[in-house]
Amino acid sequence: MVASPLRDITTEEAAAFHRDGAVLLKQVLPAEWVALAADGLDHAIAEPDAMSQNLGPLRVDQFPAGRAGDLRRFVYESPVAEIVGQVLASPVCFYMDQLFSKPAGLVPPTAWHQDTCYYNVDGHDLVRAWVSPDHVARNVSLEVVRGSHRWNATYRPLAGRDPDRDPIALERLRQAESDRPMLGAEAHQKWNYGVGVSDKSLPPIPDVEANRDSFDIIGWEYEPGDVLLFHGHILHSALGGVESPTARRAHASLWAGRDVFYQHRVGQIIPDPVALYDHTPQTGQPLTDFPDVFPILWSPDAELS
Ligand SMILES: O=C(O)CCC(=O)C(=O)O
Repeated sequence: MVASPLRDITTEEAAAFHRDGAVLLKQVLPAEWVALAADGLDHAIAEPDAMSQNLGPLRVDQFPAGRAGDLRRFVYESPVAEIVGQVLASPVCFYMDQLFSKPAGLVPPTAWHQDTCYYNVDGHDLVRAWVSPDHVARNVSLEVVRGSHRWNATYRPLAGRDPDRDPIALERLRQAESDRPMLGAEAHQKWNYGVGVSDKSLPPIPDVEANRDSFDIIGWEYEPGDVLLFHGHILHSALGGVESPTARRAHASLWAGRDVFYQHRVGQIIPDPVALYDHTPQTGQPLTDFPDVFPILWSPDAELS
């Protein structure tokens, strides 16, 4: 059972999400859940594991809820599941999470990218919930290209070994063509952004930053208690390059609604959730086929909520 948000999501907010691909939901998270997210982030930041990467001053962790108990509670018991479910009007399950930590000082930007291409998952009802216990000024906050979730394009991830230059990457790409996951459970101990393979059959992402005037970019100032939702397919980034007096800690979880299915990616970058290795998921299989790995956490059906 998940906790309730401070208020219901309005039809206008849900419509904005579906139209624009992103919406900032003002003051929906009760203070105790913001505090729990802050504790969870601090614990995970203090205890990096093999899936934590320092990319200069930016720290990104994969699956932090798998090791920080308070973040696990935040994912499985906070109102975030209901917030996503109300927007999708669908039962929702949790797919995976990440942590983004930027210390005070010169804030590094996060480059423009699309999330779905990093994961073995696809479908339309894919939603990212981005939460921070910190005030995030507009000039260090997230931005999206409005409507890009409907471009029907999967772009090449900004990571991975180049199969044109690297024989191991080429061999991995060949293996991947048989639709076997390239990485086993041990990937969670050996993982880094260079382990995956760059899939050059996918188009490179457009250079949004160099051509900002050509794109319809929207962004927000963020306050603790807000939840920023954005679509798994949308082009997004975070601004930086300015001094910030405070650190910016963020938890970003990926949620799946009804139509989401397993999609083995040739250039898989981020491994599957570790519990999925107990199964043999096939491309096209709905995530609901794996209820032990992806339990439904909230449903419009009152019995489950
Ligand atoms: O917090 C950030 O800087 C980036 C977040 C992001 O790219 C994501 O959640 O997918």
